Amino acid sequence: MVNPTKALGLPRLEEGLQRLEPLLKTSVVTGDAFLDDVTTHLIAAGGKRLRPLLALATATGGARPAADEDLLGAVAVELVHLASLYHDDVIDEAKVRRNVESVNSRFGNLVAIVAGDYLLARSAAIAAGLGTEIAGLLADTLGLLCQGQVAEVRSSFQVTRTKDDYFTAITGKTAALMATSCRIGALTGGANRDEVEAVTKFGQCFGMVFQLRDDILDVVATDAELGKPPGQDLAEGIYTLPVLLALDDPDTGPELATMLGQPLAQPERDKARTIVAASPAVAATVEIGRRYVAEAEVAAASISSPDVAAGLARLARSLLEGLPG
Ligand code: GRG
Repeated sequence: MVNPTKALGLPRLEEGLQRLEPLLKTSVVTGDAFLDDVTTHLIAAGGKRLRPLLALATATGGARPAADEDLLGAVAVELVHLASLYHDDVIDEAKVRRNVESVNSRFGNLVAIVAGDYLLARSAAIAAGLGTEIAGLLADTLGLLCQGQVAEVRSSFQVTRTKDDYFTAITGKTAALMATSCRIGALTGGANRDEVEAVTKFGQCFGMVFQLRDDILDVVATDAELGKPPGQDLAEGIYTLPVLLALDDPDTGPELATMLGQPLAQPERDKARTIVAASPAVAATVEIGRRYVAEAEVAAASISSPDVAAGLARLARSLLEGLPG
């Protein structure tokens, strides 16, 4: 994926992002030096700031400076994302996140969970200041994230996991917050209702492609490309679309089915990953991603600003660039 700000190609977005950074940090500062180390740990580590970018792009079109409300909306969505990363890394016992030691590894599970809750509390307070519609929207989105995550965990190690179950899980755990990031931007930017619906639809489709890409990369990418070891999903028994399609394939399915369904030692995990990576399942997943890109393009096309429409469509297309198939 190319640099998302470049892909969007909208003037003043870079400037908006630069103004976002100090606001993001101060929004989680508590005055307690230890807690501040924990709450700012992943903010300082970087990240793509994709959700704030979506919010700023849909709020301002990159054509005017971001107003305080636009920036606060962008902070609120990134804080929910950050909280989900804190909690997710506890669930996954992750060691690395954003190329630095993960919060759970550095500070322990209890601190990571409670600090994640603290980030959510800050997001909720900021959203409340933006009005009941945005506060309610973010709360509902948080509920969807939890539902998506539970759907995923419930089907772990199940070789019979259905594709429907996979799509339900990624709709909740990833696409919901992308959709909400776009929607909050449109709301703080004062867009009309049609525009609000169009950008929400775009964000939802974008989020689906984003997670499909993530799941393909977990199968085909290298350590260096990912900034963390690949094959994490297989290790945790999370059978994503490429794996489910490879299980359906008469050439690869039978062998894979005998391996999966249980925790795997590293050599078996690498073998399973190689089988999926070499199968037609990867190109088939990319093809499904293309359908969501096409839907995202249709949604973007009904946005009134041609620059925003073109920028968002470019960003969606960039997700599948360089992938096999
Ligand atoms: C407490 C908010 C909260 C949720 C509880 C743990 C959980 C339920 C949900 C997990 C949601 C999750 C981590 C989904 C994965 C989303 C995803 C693709 C993350 C990676 O996003 P990037 O690539 O990350 O945008 P950066 O680091 O660039 O911001």
